[in-house]
Amino acid sequence: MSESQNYIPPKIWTLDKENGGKFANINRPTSGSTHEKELPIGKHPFQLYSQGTPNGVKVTVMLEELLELGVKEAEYDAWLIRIGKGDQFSSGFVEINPNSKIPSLLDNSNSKAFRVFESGSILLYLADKFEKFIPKDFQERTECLTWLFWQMASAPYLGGGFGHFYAYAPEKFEYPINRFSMEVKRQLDVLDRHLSNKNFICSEQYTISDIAIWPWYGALVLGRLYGAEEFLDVKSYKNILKWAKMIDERPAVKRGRMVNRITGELYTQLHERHNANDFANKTQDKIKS
Ligand SMILES: N[C@@H](CCC(=O)N[C@@H](CS)C(=O)NCC(=O)O)C(=O)O
Repeated sequence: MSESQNYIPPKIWTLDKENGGKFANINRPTSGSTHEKELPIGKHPFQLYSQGTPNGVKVTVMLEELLELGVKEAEYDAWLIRIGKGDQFSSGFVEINPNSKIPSLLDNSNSKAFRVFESGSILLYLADKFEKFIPKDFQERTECLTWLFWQMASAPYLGGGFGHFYAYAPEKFEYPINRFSMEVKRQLDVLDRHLSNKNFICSEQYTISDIAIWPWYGALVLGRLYGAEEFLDVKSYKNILKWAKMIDERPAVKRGRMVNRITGELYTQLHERHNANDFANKTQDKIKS
């Protein structure tokens, strides 16, 4: 019997810094800043503070989609917040996001700066502000928000649950892997059935619900998350796969995936984005050479 099976919770929980999990060094049971540091501010209307994780990619794809449509007011500076190094606990970051999680957005287009955090709220803010990627019809809009909220509520089981125990925990524990694999496969089945007779998640248009769901469930079926494609038999979700491949081809999605990305091939990593030309000139392969 392993040590974990003998575990009896103490009367009062205390932090065990040595738990060995991948993010043990940055996790704390308290909120607030750990160090004084202002956030940098660029010249564009939007300032994004993020990293290229699935939640971060939602926002960079949305901004690139708006720019692709010709919405110049959506120009943005994307600053890299290295969550593995604890940048999300700087005083400047905590000021705009007391929850210390990427992505966080600052809208400087009005006389008073306005901060938005939580990726779903950021998508909705940008969609409403520019009246793009969200249906106008009340019921269609509600259907779109239903799937946006579905994503926000479901992805923690995929990331914090399945992904954590399958890929990041210090040992492979059977109980949580079983529990979260079952839940993630159930979610995949929900999506696969939903997509059986449509091209997009809601209505006939590409909306913020596609933009929110794709970096998680799209990436999973495309074999890009947690090395779990065989384990979860992702190829069997044929409708999701078709939808994911179609979205993967969008130029704005290709660009959005590169912004604030710190893993993968160097030519796919654009650590900071301040200009449309940065995709051609400032990727890590060019900066390193
Ligand atoms: N519900 C939040 C979740 C954000 C989130 O979990 N961000 C992760 C990266 S994907 C993060 O910043 N982790 C750093 C930490 O937990 O300290 C959202 O959708 O914006």
